Amino acid sequence: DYNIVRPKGYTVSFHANPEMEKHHFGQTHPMKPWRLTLTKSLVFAYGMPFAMDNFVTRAATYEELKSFHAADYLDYLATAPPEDQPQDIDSADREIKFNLGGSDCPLFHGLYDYCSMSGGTSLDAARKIVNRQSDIAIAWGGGLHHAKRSEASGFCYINDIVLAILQCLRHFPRVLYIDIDVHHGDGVEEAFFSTDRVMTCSFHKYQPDVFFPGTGGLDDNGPKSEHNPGAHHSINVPLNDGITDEQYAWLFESIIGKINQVFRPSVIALQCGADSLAGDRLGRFNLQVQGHGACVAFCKKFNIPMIIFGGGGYTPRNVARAWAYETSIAIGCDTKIPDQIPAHTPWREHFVHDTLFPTLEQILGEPRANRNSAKRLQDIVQHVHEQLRFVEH
Ligand code: V1S
Ligand code: CA
Ligand code: ZN
Repeated sequence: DYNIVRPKGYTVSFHANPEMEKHHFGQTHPMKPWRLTLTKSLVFAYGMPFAMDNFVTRAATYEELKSFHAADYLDYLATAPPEDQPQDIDSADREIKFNLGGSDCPLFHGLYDYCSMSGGTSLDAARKIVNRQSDIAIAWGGGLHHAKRSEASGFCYINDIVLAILQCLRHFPRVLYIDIDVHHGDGVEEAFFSTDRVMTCSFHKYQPDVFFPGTGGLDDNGPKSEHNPGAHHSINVPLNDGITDEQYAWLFESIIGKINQVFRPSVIALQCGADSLAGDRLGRFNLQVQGHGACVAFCKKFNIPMIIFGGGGYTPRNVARAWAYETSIAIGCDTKIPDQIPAHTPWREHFVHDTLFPTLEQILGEPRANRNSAKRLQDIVQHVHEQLRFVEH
């Protein structure tokens, strides 16, 4: 029988705001905040809230958002008229300047509320970590890694991860940021380019001019000026289509294991974008729920305080599967979790197969060709290990 109990000796906190989930980017837009509702429906159906401290998060304040973002950008974000309303010439200029209002970052109704709630979710999670009230804090509504100080990018307007890491840096010496979203975590990387207190490591599909955002090559390790302490503190793992669970786990463990040894982080911030799963509407990898979750399990073994963020993920049923499974890993009940999705799960009809771990064949029909050779992956690990020789803590 599946009986969820509280983990002994440590606390997992779960941070979410149901108001955030009601927002819409637009009919054809791939980002569906509702996937967070579907995720919670699985987390609840499996009984996981019994084993966690559960919090309804608040919206981040303007002052909190200003710890990273520019005031003129925030002011425009707060007052910009939604797209279906008449605009003056002035606002058209600002939209170009701030990259707002295109098809990637539309101005939808309640945008500022949505952004400040995502920021508040990740800040609440960070506060539980710095106050030592939580060992693993989960913020599936965060993870919006592309947002810049004064610019929206790739469905991201407010960089909740940067806000949370800044909060951690007030209390801890070093933060390791890990990003398993299929896209490069460029906004977080750039925000900490000039400090050696944050190391960033993103795994992503890399194909400049073809795949968004086009940055994050193997040699991009932070500005290499002599006086920049942040040099060598950006690690990038560029990948091709179709990578498998086995290859990904080997890469992840070789690279993150080594980073943990040399950088010795006091906190781990893990972005778990679920668009790296097989069958994602925008992604190109062949990862299964098990392989995605193995990254969370590996990080948990270090026994370092950890914040877990969401991120991308555009096939909602698979996003919900991965994030529910990863919640169970945080609690430590993953080995007992039944594959069969509970009969009483709300919206159960959305899970085309009734299982938490559908096979690749069930997800894809025809699997995507794997364009990652063993040799290339070995070269990547070697390059990263050489890069880490410059890092001493
Ligand atoms: N890939 C992709 C993709 N698809 C879209 C898109 C599709 C339909 C719409 F109605 C609106 C947008 N945009 C993109 C990418 C942005 C991906 C962002 C990923 C975010 C994250 O998962 O990492 C974190 C939450 N944008 C582009 O490729 C840019 C364009 C270059 C091509 C697409 N058009 C729509 C905009 C310009
Ligand atoms: Ca990534
Ligand atoms: Zn993504």
